[in-house]
Amino acid sequence: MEDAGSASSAGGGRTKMLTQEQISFFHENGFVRIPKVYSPEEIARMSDELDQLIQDWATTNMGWTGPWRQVYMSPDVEKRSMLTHLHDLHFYSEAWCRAVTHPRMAEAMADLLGPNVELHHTTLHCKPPETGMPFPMHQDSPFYQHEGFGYIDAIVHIDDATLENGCLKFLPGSHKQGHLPHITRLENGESCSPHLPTDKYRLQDAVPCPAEAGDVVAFSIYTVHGSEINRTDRWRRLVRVGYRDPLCRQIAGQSLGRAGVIVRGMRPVGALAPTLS
Ligand SMILES: O=C(O)CCC(=O)C(=O)O
Repeated sequence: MEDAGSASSAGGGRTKMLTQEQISFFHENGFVRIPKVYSPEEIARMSDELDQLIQDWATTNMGWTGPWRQVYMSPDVEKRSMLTHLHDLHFYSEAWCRAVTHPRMAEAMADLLGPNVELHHTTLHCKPPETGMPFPMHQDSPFYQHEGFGYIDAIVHIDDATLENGCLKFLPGSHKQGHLPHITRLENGESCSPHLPTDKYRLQDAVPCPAEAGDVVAFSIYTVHGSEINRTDRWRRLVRVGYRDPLCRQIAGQSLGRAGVIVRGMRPVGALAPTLS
């Protein structure tokens, strides 16, 4: 795939960040890798501040719960498997505030969402070495359900992500179905992290999307995805940034009712009125 930086002219006088090929790939498959959104210097700064945030603010625990853990991990590994996570990094760090409002990121999102783009949330997922938690196949809509298709998650890669350290894997075209029911309860009625049945949606059937530090992988809130355990001796750090068309109304979940920063264009009259009133 071409570097996003080489994308060129656009209709309507705006220079697009993405090529038409990248935009079409996204609409067809539900995900796209956007190379080199951040420069090595920007990533170095984001990496340093991320390490500080991990020390000062992040939580490390077993991560997601559910019967899928026994499917993807041996009993011994399952006990030791961990995830380091933190929400809304841009509230804690200048480098991350700049990163989530970065013009190249905002332009790329506008190419996929339309002229107005609102930041919804950021979430760190850091897989520790050797047993960093795998993610079962799921959509992101159960975590912050919205109406319609105007919501994209953009994964900012701080480290190179490979099959070995647990890069994202996607089911191409799965976004077209919209929101799917997820398993959210165990047989005994206790709640667990939303995920799709592991016999129907298998991690091994999904297409890996390796990426380099500085790349962004964008995908629809409805694209079915997951990732495998980190088998390497190094951390795999990435940050998910959620963006939406301000007219895409949230129904439930993370940050419901919170207005986000407009990173491109303007908030149309009537969008999220209850939040701002
Ligand atoms: O961090 C990962 O490997 C998976 C991330 C993911 O599934 C998500 O952000 O929805």
